[in-house]
Amino acid sequence: MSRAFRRGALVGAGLAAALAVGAVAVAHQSSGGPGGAPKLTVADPYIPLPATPDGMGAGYLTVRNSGGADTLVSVSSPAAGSVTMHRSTETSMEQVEQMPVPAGGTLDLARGGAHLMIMDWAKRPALGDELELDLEFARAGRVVVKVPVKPLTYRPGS
Ligand SMILES: [Cu+2]
Repeated sequence: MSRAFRRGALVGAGLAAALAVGAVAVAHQSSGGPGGAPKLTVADPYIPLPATPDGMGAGYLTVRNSGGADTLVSVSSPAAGSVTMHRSTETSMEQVEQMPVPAGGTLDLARGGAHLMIMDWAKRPALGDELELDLEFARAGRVVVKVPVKPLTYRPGS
């Protein structure tokens, strides 16, 4: 074995070790791990105009989490007497007490899936209104979202 070859092999081994350490650090940072602090942002919130003026409304939004796991435990609004969390089943829907927000994942509230049910409006919602929803998370605490009232047929991105 020549000296030059041996030195090359040693340098190579050192580089591989440095790369492995770097990969671990990056993976840790991106997921935060299940025990890490949640980092939540809310995207595309909207409330379709209720079909009848005093009628039940729905709320949709996406919670993005770039940190550790969290749980949505309640939702309230100064604009309504009652906000509950629902999930859709094959034939109907049912109320749930909490919704998980996975580590490094999203909680999607969307048509045909999980959603918020809003009742007892303080004032009849109108197109263009912005209503406040207060999302209470087990770990991140309260996140206040301003939610626009959209046409009944609205879909995000349309
Ligand atoms: Cu519902």
